Amino acid sequence: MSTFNKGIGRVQVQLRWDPSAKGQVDHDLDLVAATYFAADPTGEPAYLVHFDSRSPDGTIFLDHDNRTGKGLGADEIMTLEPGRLSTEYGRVVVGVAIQQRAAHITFADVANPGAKVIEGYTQLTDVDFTEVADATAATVGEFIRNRSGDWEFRRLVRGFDTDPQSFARTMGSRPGA
Ligand SMILES: [Ca+2]
Repeated sequence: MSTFNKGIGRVQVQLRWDPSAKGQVDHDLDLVAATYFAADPTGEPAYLVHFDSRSPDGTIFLDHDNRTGKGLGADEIMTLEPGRLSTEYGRVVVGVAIQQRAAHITFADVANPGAKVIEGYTQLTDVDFTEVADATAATVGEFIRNRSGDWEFRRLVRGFDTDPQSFARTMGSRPGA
């Protein structure tokens, strides 16, 4: 599986998980994207895309918010077209946050979580979150505009132990910063 792809066009991030056991609290996972200015690619996000926040230029689109994991196939799908982003933007980080409403819920608590990044018929990466099992949120990958202006995708699995709001603010920060 390639972890580094150049010349990215239209990409889908497909998030899936299974519903929690009967009588247990529902698990609500959310896809999150953060777009960064080319001048400050690990700084403050220029804007966020999640169930409650749309991309101002329509280049990143979330199909719907699934709150339980019920349903066949992908439970939430985000579509990204980095090539249509204004040149002031240079990086997009995509991740998954687990809502922490009722309890501290990690990926280890969730049944069969997974996120695939797909371009056409090509799978760019498939993350099952076992390497960040103790995290409550994690990045999946990043899209970066290179010097020639093309967008590249890189798998980037980094766990966070925080709530979805602060994850969205810090998911693209430099490790250790
Ligand atoms: Ca959700």
